Amino acid sequence: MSTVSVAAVDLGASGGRVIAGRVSPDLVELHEVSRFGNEPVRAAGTLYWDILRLYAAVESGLRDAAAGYPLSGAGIDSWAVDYGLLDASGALLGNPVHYRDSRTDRISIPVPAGELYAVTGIQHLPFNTIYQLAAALGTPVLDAARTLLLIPDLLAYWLTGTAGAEVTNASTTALLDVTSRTWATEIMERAGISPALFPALRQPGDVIGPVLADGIAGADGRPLPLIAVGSHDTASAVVAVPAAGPDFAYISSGTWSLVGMELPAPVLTEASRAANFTNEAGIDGTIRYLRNVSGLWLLQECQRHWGTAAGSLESLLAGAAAADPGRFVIDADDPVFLPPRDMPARIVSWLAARGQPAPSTPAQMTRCVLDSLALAYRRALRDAQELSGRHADVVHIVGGGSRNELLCQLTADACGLPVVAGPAEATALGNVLVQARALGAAPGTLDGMRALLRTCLGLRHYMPSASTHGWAEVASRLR
Ligand code: ADP
Ligand code: LRH
Repeated sequence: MSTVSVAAVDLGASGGRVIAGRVSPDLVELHEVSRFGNEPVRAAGTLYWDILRLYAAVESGLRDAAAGYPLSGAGIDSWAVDYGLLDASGALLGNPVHYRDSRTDRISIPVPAGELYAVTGIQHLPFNTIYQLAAALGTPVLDAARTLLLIPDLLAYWLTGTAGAEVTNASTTALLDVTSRTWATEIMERAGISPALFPALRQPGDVIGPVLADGIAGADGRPLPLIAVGSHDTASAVVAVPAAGPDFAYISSGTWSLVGMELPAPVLTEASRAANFTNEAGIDGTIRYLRNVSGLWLLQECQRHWGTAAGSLESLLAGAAAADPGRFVIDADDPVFLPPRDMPARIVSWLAARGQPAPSTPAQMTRCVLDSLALAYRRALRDAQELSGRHADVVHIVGGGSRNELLCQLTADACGLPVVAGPAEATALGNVLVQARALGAAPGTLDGMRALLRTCLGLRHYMPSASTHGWAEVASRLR
């Protein structure tokens, strides 16, 4: 194995980055090339992603990466479920709609929930692709559509001219059979969705095609292959969970918190469905068995509402660390917190509706959010272990939220388990490693890639503290 350089494009709901990664048998290192915002736009009552602006930032980031590093590959991951529709000529029909748009609020499909879960293993989230398409049935745009491409596949199509559907992200549509990992065409037909919309599946590690955009070339001017990675950002993040053994749980902590375990096979029981656990397709045939917990979105939306007046994230977290613990807790998973809007007011009215006092300062509000997240993690990790019959003796927190020391400690306390925090750029690392493996420069197994990460990363460790016992009382307040 030699050393390779690759570029990872990682688009999260709160921002994107292009990162150059260098990988050899005993090294993996990242260099940030560019970072850009991801601001949705509301127009005529619909919330859209600004997809062309994102594409321009991706192209320009790749151009800079190609100028600065001898690239052997590039790969794209992004948030799940959202898509663009192409007409018969391959042109984009309208702007991709944001999963937090209200168009799916009261949408149902003619497939019983139990049957849908038994085939797809996907938890009910109102914005799953299947419901977005059900909401669009009969619209001129969907009628004119010939191809549906999830966001990373759409960007890959623009870069290479090749259409396809990467399987880890395809699983989040609730239109993929999780057992056979093929499109669930019968479910599509029963939901009135045309199977012809869905292109052939591709696997992480497949070469999609050479990048055709001007000025984006590989080492020595050779064509740059775009390589399929775990294009669902959470799939890439889980690759880079630096676990040493099989008995671990993880929290991929960013805009969302994805809380769960890695399993060899899906759990498709009625109890699992009722507990809203999902079985997303992971790398190398693994299952990402997890629950979507509303993550730092709650805090991001508070910050957006407060503006700069409330101070920096650092000062809010310092204030939260000094605030009374466990005084205000909300159910972070309540769907009322899903759409964008005045988050502090929604939290106050949630508590008021239950006769509970509400935070009155940004520091208290921040503490309320973090305590509530830790409580939701405790619940999700207990459920994951019970429903899967597997045991976790450590919780890995990866993603931007792993930088939040207070949240890491609260998680250790609430879950009563040691927490290992980092890497913050897990998604980019997973993206880079899967490309490097396809190029023969990284270990061939997940365990091998994780062992390599452990030798290169500085991880932080948190032990449950003496205050752990208080969490049972805090949890009892939410029942
Ligand atoms: P996304 O899901 O949008 O890709 P990220 O993984 O980039 O999200 O995580 C973003 C979140 O990470 C921010 O909302 C913020 O709460 C948290 N975060 C980032 N940097 C820090 C930091 N230095 N200290 C504490 N929290 C941080
Ligand atoms: C996290 C994420 C998550 C999905 C949500 C839509 O970025 O991909 O796994 O459920 O966005």
